[in-house]
This record gives sequence, C-alpha cells and structure tokens, in this order.
Amino acid sequence: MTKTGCIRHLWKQLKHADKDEYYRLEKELVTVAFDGSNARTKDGIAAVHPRSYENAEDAYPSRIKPVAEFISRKDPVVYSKWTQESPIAREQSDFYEKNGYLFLEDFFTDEEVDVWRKELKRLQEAGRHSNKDEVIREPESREVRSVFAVHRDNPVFRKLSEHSKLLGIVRYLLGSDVYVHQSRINFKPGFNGKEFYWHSDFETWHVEDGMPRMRALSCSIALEDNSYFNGPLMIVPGSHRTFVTCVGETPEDHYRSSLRRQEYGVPDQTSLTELVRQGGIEAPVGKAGSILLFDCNLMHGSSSNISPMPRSNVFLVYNSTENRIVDPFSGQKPRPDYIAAR
Ligand SMILES: O=C(O)CCC(=O)C(=O)O
Repeated sequence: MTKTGCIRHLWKQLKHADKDEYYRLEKELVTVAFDGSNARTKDGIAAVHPRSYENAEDAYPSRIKPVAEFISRKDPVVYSKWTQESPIAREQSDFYEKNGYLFLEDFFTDEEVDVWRKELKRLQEAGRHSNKDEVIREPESREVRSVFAVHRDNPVFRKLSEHSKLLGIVRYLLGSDVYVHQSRINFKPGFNGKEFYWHSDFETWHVEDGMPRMRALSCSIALEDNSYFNGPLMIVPGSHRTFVTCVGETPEDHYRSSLRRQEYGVPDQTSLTELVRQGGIEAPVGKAGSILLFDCNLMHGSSSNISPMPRSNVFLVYNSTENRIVDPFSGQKPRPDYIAAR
C-alpha cells in the first residue's frame, strides 16, 4: 500500500475508534506519516489527515479531529502600518487589532440610511413571494431570514458596497485591494426573528469555501436601530486571535440547512466558555447608520428578537484580493457563487 493509501486507511479506522484505540491509531498514523520518526507537529494529528497531508497549505485544519482544539492565529489582524494619512485614528486601529472589531456610530447619514431601508423593505416583501435560492427562510416558518448576494443583484446595495468612505477603512485594515466575498441582509423581524448561533465566519469560509488565510472582515450596517432588546450581534472581544477547530465532518450541501440554522462548524461549549472567560461578551449597539467592522475569525452570534422592533442589518464581507478562495478545504464541492464569490 502507498503511504497515502495507508494514511487514508488508518484514518478511516480512527474515525470509528473508541478513546484508547484512538490514541493507539493516532501514534501509528503519525509514525507512518513522518516515516517512522514518530515526530510531532505543532498541529498534531490534524497534520496527518489525508486532507492536510496532501494539502500542506491548510493552515487551519478543522472538522477533522473528534475533539476541539485551539490553534493560535498565524496571520496579522491589521495589515497596514498606521500613518497620519490612515482613514482611522491610531487608537481605533489599535483597538481593532486587540479586540477584533470596531464600532463606528453615525457612520452613514440619515438620508443614506432612508434610501437603503426603503430598498430593504422592498426586498423583504419581494422575498416573501420568491423561490430564489438567494432568499433564505426562517427554520420554522416562511418568514424571510436573509437575502444573499445583494451587492451582486441589487444596484442600490451594490453602490453601498462601493462606498468610498467604507472602502478606505477596509483597504487599510486588509492592506490591499479588496472584493466582496459575500453579502446578505439579515432581517430579524420583531417578535419572531430567530437567533444565529455562535460561530467564527472564517471557520466556515475556510472549510466550505476555501478561504486560505485570515485576511477578510465583515461590515454590519444597521438599517434599523440596534438595541440590547432586538437581538443585536454579540461578539467575544479578542477571540479573533484563536482559531477554534470544530468537530464533525461537513455533510454534503450543508449550506442548505446551515443558512437557516447552523449545526456543523459551530464551536463546542467548553471552547466557547473558555473564550468568554478570557474576553467576555460585548454587544455594540447604536442607531441606524452605525457600522460594526469585525475580523473574519471573531466569535459572534445573536439571540432571537422577541421585541416588537425589527433589527435589519446589511452584512458586507470583504476579502483581500491577495487571499482569493481556492478549493474548499473540506475536499467537497464549492458552495454556490451567491454565498461565496469566486
Ligand atoms: O445577523 C446576525 O445577528 C448574525 C449574522 C451572522 O453571524 C451571520 O449571518 O453569519
């Protein structure tokens, strides 16, 4: 049997092994992979998964091992050196670097927000009667949860995604030219807008879309006032410095269910507890027109909205043009273009 064949065979056995058997097979696997030297790598057994073994470029292997791990970030957070000409203050840049997010109140004017809110309401109404893939419904109703690819399909939101004031900051943080990897509106209607469970976007974009490195960020633009009561985004400050591997292989066409309710690619409770012990939880809230910029690996989520007030936000995800996506690291077929632009 070839070395790769042998690794694949051992790996299959490992998947069904109990704890004792697991450690025996793990040892054997490492020995085979490293030609009998029994060497250990920094990423341990994940480095000998056939996927990682054949693709040495997988810097953040996830959904491979039966237990979760913390991997230290291997990439910068702010990719530019701050100067007087930078589009944000030095304190803001340092804050983003340390905490993984930056909240800017009154970033857009009321007039701008009015135009976008009108368009958002129109899309929500149109979505109720649409069968397009881009329209995602709530897990237990036909209520519109999200509309994807608004920067691609809608001229009003395309213009928003190209807003020069916003792009200036994004280019500074990512240190290069950028493009929109994904966009969506999350509606969170009053009374029955449902939660988004804790996750790192990068974990999903890496495993399911093939985003190689942490050089992307999201901008959440509030088009309704975000308060503590209408299910605002919650973030774990500082969590962007740790990649939490997830457990469980990705089912085929996972996106069809995950966009309604995510079950794979979410961190385990022990890891979350530790991240929150270290960094706490914040919910940056403010009126419509404020924006939250957050790093692709920042742990975040939000609760349901049982208040009468809707919480509708546009999410624009920018990726560096030097970090274009490759084949998904899961080895599965890529998600469609409306979820991950190629
Ligand atoms: O809209 C929210 O509250 C969370 C959004 C989010 O995390 C996502 O769409 O991945």
